[in-house]
Amino acid sequence: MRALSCLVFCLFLVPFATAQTVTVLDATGEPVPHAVVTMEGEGGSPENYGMANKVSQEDLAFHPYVLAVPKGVSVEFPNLDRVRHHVYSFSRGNRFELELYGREEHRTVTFNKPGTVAIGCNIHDDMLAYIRVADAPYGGVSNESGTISFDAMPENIATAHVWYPQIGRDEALVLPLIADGEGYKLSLPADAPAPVARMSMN
Ligand SMILES: [Cu+2]
Repeated sequence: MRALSCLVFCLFLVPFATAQTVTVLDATGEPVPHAVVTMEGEGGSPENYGMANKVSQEDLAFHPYVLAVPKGVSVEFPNLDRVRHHVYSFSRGNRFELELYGREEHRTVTFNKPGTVAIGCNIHDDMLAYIRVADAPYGGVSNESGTISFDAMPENIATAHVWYPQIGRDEALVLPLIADGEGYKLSLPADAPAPVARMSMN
């Protein structure tokens, strides 16, 4: 009986269970980590892109290096270090400054303007991270394998927007989603800026 109900349940789920992976590859087929993929369509989540809306400071670095959020949401900046940080951004439309704050002190910033927010620390020059604020219902950031898992994909989607730090602040690539095995891939064109795994501000 349990097997039967599972069968029925699973069959019922199939048309709706459209969880998919999208993998970003560079022009030579190597995975691109820290790439933001956003997609248009119905559905999606207005609260987050499947990751915590949080950029922590730990071991004198921001984590994650690249975060994507839907516009209008608040991002937490917990300091997990013993030293104080002074987190700021001069990025147009999303400027902010969190003056020196110490361990376990939390601060929150709301990002209303779509675009890229480059974040630094006034005390530690090599601390650098990016928040990509997007006006799209679907989004995510690729892992070390270049892959993002989406709980659901928009219907009849053919293209996605791709951004990574070397693209430049206000740009994004529009690339075709190519079916690849169980999921999709997005391949950077040969003339796209070369992605760099993680870049220091210096
Ligand atoms: Cu700092």
